[in-house]
Amino acid sequence: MNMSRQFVLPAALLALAGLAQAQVRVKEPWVRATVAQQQATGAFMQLHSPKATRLVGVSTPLTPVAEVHEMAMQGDVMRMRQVAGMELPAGKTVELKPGGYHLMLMNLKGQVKEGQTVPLTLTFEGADGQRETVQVQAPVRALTTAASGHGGHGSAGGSTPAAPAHKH
Ligand SMILES: [Cu+2]
Repeated sequence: MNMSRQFVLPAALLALAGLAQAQVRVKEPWVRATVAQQQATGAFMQLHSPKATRLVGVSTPLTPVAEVHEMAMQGDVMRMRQVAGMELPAGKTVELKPGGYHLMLMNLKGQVKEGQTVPLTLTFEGADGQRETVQVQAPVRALTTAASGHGGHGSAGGSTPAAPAHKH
């Protein structure tokens, strides 16, 4: 009698997997834990899309202010800025990581602690203008290297024209 039941779940999972194939795949998402009073942090992951698309936005219940950012060397200074979108070439894995592209979560109301899981909704826009969203559950990981990476947000770019983009 239980036999039939046992097959229901795998079938449902297969159906879900089939749907997901048409979508962007997200691997190893994580959010950097914060220390008390820290108001911004980054979310990182690997993205893979079967067809060319662009990551154009992110939202999370943690904060109303979440943006796609790029970090890059300008001369000998590391700066970050908001970007309108991050390209995902077809069939290629693109990594969001400390020191590169990341999702910036700002205006945090509370500390983000290791062991928590942060729901993220990623919005992608294809070449045809069609939008799709992907839900991600990102575990929070403790600070590791480069604690200064996001700590200087908003103050690091003091002298550049890009700095005003970070005011909120
Ligand atoms: Cu940033």
